[in-house]
This record gives sequence, C-alpha cells and structure tokens, in this order.
Amino acid sequence: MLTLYDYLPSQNAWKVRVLLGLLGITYETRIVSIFEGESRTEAFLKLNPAGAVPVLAVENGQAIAES
Ligand SMILES: N[C@@H](CCC(=O)N[C@@H](CS)C(=O)NCC(=O)O)C(=O)O
Repeated sequence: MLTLYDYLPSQNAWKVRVLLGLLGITYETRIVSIFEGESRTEAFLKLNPAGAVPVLAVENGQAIAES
C-alpha cells in the first residue's frame, strides 16, 4: 500500500491526489501539519530532505518527493 504524506491545503499535494485518483491507485494518507513543524521532524526529513509535501512512500521503504 502506498502512503501519501499530504497537507490538504497544498496544491502540490492536490496534484498527486488527483493523479492517484485518476489512475485508480489506492493509498493511505498521513497528514503532515506543515505549519506546526511536522515537515521538519527527523523522521520526515529522512523521507524528503527538502521538508515538504507531497511525499509518496512506496512499499520497499523508498519515498518519492516532488509533485
Ligand atoms: N517542488 C515541490 C514543492 C513542494 C512544496 O513547496 N510543498 C509545500 C506545500 S505546497 C510544503 O510542504 N512546504 C513546507 C515547508 O516548506 O516547510 C513540489 O512540487 O512538490
């Protein structure tokens, strides 16, 4: 199962939500509250050193950043 690290007001994350929806790909969502520092935690920076959503975590533990 894919996991999308998302922030609902983010237009960059929205693009990924739309694409996954159009492709019919199911995924889990983890909300990252970017204005509360959740994109700058050590764990999140391991997923995306840029500290930004969207990030799509794939099954082998790798993560794809950039909308
Ligand atoms: N080039 C990136 C930009 C991502 C980006 O700027 N994300 C914003 C939300 S729209 C973010 O997470 N900002 C948090 C921060 O910079 O701390 C993309 O297209 O995905």
